[in-house]
Amino acid sequence: MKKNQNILMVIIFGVFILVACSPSNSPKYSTSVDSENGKIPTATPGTMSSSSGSSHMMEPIGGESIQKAIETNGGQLLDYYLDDEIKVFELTAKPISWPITKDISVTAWTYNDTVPGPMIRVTEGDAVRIIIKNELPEPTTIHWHGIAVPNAMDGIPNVTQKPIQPGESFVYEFVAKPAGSYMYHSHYEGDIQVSAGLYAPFIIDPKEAEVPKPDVDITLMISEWLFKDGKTWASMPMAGMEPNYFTFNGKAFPDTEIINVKKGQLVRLRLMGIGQFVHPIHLHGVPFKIVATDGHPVPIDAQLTKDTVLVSPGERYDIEFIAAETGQWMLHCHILHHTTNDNVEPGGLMLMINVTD
Ligand SMILES: [Cu+2]
Repeated sequence: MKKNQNILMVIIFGVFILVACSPSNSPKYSTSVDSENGKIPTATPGTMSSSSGSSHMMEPIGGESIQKAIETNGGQLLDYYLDDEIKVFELTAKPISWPITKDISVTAWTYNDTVPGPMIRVTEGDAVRIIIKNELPEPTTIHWHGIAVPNAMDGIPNVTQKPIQPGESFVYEFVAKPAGSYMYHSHYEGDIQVSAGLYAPFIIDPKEAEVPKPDVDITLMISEWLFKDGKTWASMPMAGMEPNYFTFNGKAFPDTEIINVKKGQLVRLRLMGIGQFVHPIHLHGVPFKIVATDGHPVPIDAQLTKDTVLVSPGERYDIEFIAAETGQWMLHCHILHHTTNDNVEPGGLMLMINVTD
């Protein structure tokens, strides 16, 4: 009996070693290797868009004749024109060479040539029309993350609309509601396209003026990049695809923006998680209150006082604080590897709040 048990143990151990030693980049799901070029397709959770079924090729972020970015600050306010009462915004999705630091430019897929794309900012109840032209080498769609749009405007490929093919345009139209901090982003092969930069802030201001109104109101979109050997890859929580750069509004420290504040001013930061990793964002100097979660106001009695808030993918936290003391106060991610650039500190998710008299 003992001998049989020992033989069984040896067999189990042998199977374990075989499994453990198999190549770590083997897909964990049923798929096939493209025999023509030997590349391994990857499954894309939540994507119902690929013409070949449920897989797409894992290749560097690319495109033809990619230009250098002219505007190097992302998330800037987007102008509109009026068609009767409708505010009309125009977007073009296209690849661009985007500087995340002075020395490192990634190949990004952008709305209107910046990362993040331009901020759409309207008032609750406004009728908006967004015309998107696709100049990417792949199809795309836009999802209005958190906004109460009609189903046909929700941007889900092959469910609520056909994918927008390269060279085609699509028109989204809805009434902007409710008030709050939202985002728009690609919903076509999102693990690649959003990681490549197809995201932007969408702010809906309340009809009634806010009291007190913040003196400084800054939106910070948090994401990650994988840049190696001069190529950009969509970073994701998958072996070999982990990011080596981390950005606030498309910039890694020391090239993140400096937030200038006068002592005593009320500061609102709208933190938005748009990448595929979590980030505990920590403020030095003073605690803050969480005044809105995912765009929705938190009643005053329920507002937590914190100095660190975990921002997960898809979440938004509006935090507010009074800049009580002068100085250079740091805001940074407290997963400390995320404050490096390609493993070198300081970098990544750090920025300075410069409080002066
Ligand atoms: Cu982080």
